[in-house]
Amino acid sequence: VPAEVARHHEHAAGAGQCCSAVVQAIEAPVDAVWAVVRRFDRPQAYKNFIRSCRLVDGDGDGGALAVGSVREVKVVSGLPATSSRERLEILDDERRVLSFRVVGGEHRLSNYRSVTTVHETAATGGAVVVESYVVDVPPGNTADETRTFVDTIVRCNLQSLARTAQQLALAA
Ligand code: A8S
Repeated sequence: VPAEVARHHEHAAGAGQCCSAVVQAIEAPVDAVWAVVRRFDRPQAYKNFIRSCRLVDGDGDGGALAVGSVREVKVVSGLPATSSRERLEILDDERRVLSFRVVGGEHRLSNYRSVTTVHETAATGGAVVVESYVVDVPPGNTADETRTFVDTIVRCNLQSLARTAQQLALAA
């Protein structure tokens, strides 16, 4: 992994915050995986906990996939959340880096920020996805509880991403 990409995963967790990372191998070409990940406007294509997504006004003028774009996602029922407002922070098609930050919504993950990078595995022609995050530990919870909760969501998302990218690659 190039140093300038690895650097994106170094989160400075302050007091009352926690951070972690999840790694997922995917048996699909790196381009198929990135094609799904880069769609900041369509997270529901693979994130099963998201019911709907709509873009709200961002400060970018380059359309939906420009840094500064803001999306509002509605969450499926059964979670301690109903919605989240998220701002696109990094979209680098060359290095395959996407990052967003939570800027509002009704949930317990204040100041959530994640970075997702997609890498080619030279040996098998597949891909590896690394997703790291930093978040405030909610009042009444421990850092361990928070990491367990968020790691579970991220792991589900990346397993679903694997299935989605594999189907995309087969259909191509
Ligand atoms: C992502 C990652 C996460 C999303 C979390 C962790 C969330 O959308 C869900 C439940 C919550 O309690 C918080 O990449 C929030 O989407 C599924 C609404 C932010």
